[in-house]
Amino acid sequence: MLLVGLVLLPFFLGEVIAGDRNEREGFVLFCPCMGRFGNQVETFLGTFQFAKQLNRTLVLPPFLEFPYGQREATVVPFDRIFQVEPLKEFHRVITMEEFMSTLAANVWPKEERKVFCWTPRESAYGKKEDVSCQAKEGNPFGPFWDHYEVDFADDVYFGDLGYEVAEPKVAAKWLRSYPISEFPVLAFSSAPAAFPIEPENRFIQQFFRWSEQVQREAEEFVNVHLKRPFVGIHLRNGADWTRACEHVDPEYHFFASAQCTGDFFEFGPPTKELCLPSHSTIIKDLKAEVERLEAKSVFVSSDHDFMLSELNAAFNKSIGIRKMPTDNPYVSLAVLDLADHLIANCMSTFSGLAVRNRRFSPTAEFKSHSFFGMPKQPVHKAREIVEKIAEREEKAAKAGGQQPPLDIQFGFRDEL
Ligand code: GFB
Repeated sequence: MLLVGLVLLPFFLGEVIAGDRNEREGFVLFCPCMGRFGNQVETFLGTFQFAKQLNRTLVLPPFLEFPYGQREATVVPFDRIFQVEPLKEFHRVITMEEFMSTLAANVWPKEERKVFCWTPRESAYGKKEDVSCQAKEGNPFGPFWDHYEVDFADDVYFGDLGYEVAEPKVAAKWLRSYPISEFPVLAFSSAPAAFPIEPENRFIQQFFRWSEQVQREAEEFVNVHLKRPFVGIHLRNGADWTRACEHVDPEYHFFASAQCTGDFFEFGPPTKELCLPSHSTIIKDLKAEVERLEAKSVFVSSDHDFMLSELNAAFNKSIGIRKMPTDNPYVSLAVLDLADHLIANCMSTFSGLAVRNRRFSPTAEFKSHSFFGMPKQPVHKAREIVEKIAEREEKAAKAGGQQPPLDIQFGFRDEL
């Protein structure tokens, strides 16, 4: 009898622990289905805040890659790119792989799997189909959930509530409408977060540290190929970006543009030159930084044209101009973190990630950065803008973070 009890004990304990987790925690799960890495990370930070405000554990989905020539997105497990442990300083997390293999059967039985989306929509296959979340329709939606063998039994539309749960009234509505006891898992067809990222959530970047492998590869590359001081530059100039930049409008933010124009355009309007700087601007801005730092080398990260021959010609081979031999976006970003100075693309969210890593990480050794094509102009000091900035600071403080002083970016210490 005793023996049977001892044999069964771990199973009962397992039940109790899983049951306990179920009741106490609640989970948020989502598909980072919009855009590529930089876009995905921005909505990731917002979703992390969403989960924290609702006091639910965030299930860390993998990132989605879109390999050239492949019809379907592929998944890259979260912990291959970032470490999991440091995230726990901000809030509870579990990887999707661990959640699916250890908890899902208990807290998210197949027949109870509901998917949350803003509002029902028509199917791409025509009006004959019912309107619904269409959560698995198309790429990357289908491949993402299929990878974990997830199907949904029902849809939930949450558009009336919105997802600004930093507002206590909105959070209270979520808690009332979807209590953890009835909805242990909130699974979203795409991130319940704003894009571009809300200013008050930028600081969450500090909890995202590169995986040991990414960090090691970046450090090895720097040690072998780059002499310090070195300037890191991001040249975003592929065909998709060139086309996108046609749509820049000086009155609206465009992808990550707020990082250089300021949230309230206090540093100037978005321009096409900031989106796709000309070769002469790139060379002029780079020369100025190389001179200022007395840099000995330059690291070029790009999705398309690395401008190696033009840059070598511009510097007359006086300094080393280097790129990585293989195209790994994560290692490239980690190398940019290690640069003595970074010149970023104002509007690319890929650049935005590198900038946030420098601005917000309390441990970052290298902080200085600038943007290609950004004229140094006086800060717009209209009273209305100063008030808006104060409001943003207040929101950020409530969200648990703080914007570092703006002068870090542009050296306008005395202006505000
Ligand atoms: O990261 P991301 O969302 O930034 O998408 P944007 C750009 C992708 O291009 C990256 C590759 O995730 C990388 O796969 N890429 C860009 C790079 N720059 C580099 C680089 O320096 N090195 C390497 N190795 N890869 C948005 C898209 O891009 O552009 C939107 O997310 C849309 O969906 C828009 O397509 C036009 O914000 O720059």
